[in-house]
Amino acid sequence: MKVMLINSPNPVGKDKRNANFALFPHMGIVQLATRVRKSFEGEVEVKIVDGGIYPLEKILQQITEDKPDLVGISVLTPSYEEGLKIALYAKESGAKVVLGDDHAIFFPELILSKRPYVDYIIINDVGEQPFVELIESLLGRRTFDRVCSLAYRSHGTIKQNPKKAYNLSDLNIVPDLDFIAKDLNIYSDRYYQAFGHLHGGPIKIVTINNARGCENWFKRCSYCSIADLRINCGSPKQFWSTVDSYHENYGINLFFEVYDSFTASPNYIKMLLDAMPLHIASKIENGDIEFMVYARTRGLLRTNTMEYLRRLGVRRVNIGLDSGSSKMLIAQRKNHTTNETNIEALKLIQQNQMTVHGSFMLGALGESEETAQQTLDHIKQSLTEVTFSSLEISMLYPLPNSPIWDILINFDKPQFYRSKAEIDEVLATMGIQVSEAVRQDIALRYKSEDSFNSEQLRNDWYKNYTHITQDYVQERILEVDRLLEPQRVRTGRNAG
Ligand code: B12
Ligand code: SF4
Repeated sequence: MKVMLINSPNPVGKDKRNANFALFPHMGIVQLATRVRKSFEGEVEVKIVDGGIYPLEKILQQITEDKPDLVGISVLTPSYEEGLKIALYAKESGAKVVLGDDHAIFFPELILSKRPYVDYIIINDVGEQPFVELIESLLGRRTFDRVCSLAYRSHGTIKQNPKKAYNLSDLNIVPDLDFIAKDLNIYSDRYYQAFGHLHGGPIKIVTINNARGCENWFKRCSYCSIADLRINCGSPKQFWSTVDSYHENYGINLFFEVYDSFTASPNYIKMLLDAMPLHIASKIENGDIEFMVYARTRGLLRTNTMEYLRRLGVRRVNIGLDSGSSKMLIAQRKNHTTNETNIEALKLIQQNQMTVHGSFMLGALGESEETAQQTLDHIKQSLTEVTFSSLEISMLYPLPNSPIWDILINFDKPQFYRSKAEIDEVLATMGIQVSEAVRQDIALRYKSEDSFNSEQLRNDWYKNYTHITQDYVQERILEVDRLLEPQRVRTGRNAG
């Protein structure tokens, strides 16, 4: 059996790319490929194509040449449309098609009912075991009703098998970089062009993922669309053996650990330090191995955290600083984060010789010109406190599975608020009034859809749930871009 795993491209213009856009490989599909090869050695052949670096035409051409039996496509909300084009082409070329990753996880019913060319969906963000079980079914060794986390069609109905919560400590494997060996330099060269000046010498990069989740899981930031925020840590020993083998065999010297928030579990950080092999410690000491992580500023302020991160070799921290207005930080459900805690953390980061990738958002619930100005002032102050590798201000893009999605579309059956009444209270606190007719009209527009017009979604949000216009936001963003240009701070736009 031939399997092709594809990361769907995200064909946005330069003005809509985030600062790290396509600089890193998609490790999720490399993990899946590694697991499939381990489970079906010699029986199943797997290939990977990353739409981050290859355009749609190249991906389709690869399908024509390879004629895979099963095509697995990783789709996020912004890359879903392109994913569908690949799915249709693969189906017409005779392959079975399975979708995975966030967007597919959020809309299995709708996708299967509207897209006859999609055969299966894996509704689990730890996809390895379900994917292996699906292949077993396709090889005739398991019935479809026994494939964990599978959505599929059976006798004219759509079925969803129960989901399981897998622990990374039980099944995380070391993704085999041989699957993307020919592409590794493409990412590293792109990274070097963007950020080489922040590092001493040549840089070879990769993402790794030994833990997932966030300390703000019970509240979740208003724009956070992550499928599962439960804290799920893999083995520290395996973390280091991955780092060691990638460094030795592929010369990787910058590791982007994509744990949703590295500060989520202080215990895990301590365990990593305790398990760190001496030879790695000395490589870190000499600057031969560096790490980049996501973190929350309140987590960074916890006693010893910065010292531990420095000893672990963390040189760059990605932080959602979000706003310079306390009111907007509350609107964004940042959970006790304030502009003061943000500045305090930035100072600490500077003292520890790390750089920051900071992201801000103009367009939270109830955002006004006054709060936007506070954010701009905060950015100017932040620039004097720390070295930014990149700083991006984004427009809010409502993503499914987020509290914003509840406010805009799912208010009758919210996931992250107790009830519609609670949402109404939040709207009143932020001075937002939207008539019931308008709310229902917006909800109707998207409720039964698996694919959305992002411009329209944004218009609906800004027009009804903020006190600013998108034109105003664009002007303010350009103003910051102009401020950053001479400082060699990279800019970008995120979705969220
Ligand atoms: C690291 C990261 C990035 C990095 C690296 C991206 C890359 N090339 O991998 C950067 C910063 C570049 C980035 C960019 C973007 N990201 Co991003 N990113 C993440 C983050 C924090 C971790 C992803 C990760 O690597 N996880 C570890 C790997 C091992 O797991 P995984 O990818 O989830 O894969 C597993 C499962 O999902 C599943 N699976 C995945 N694919 C498939 C396919 C099949 C067939 C099957 C069966 C299973 C399956 O099995 C895998 C193994 O367990 C997530 C948050 C999260 N926790 O998901 C956001 C997240 C995925 N990103 C998000 C977004 C929106 C983007 C951007 C569109 C932003 C932008 N404006 O450009 C771009 C697009 C990237 C792209 N694919 O083209 C959103 C997606 C939300 C949504 N509704 O779809 C998330 C959830 C963050 C959020 N805002 O809440 N991202
Ligand atoms: S956006 Fe980041 S900090 Fe906020 S809940 Fe999601 S993972 Fe946690």
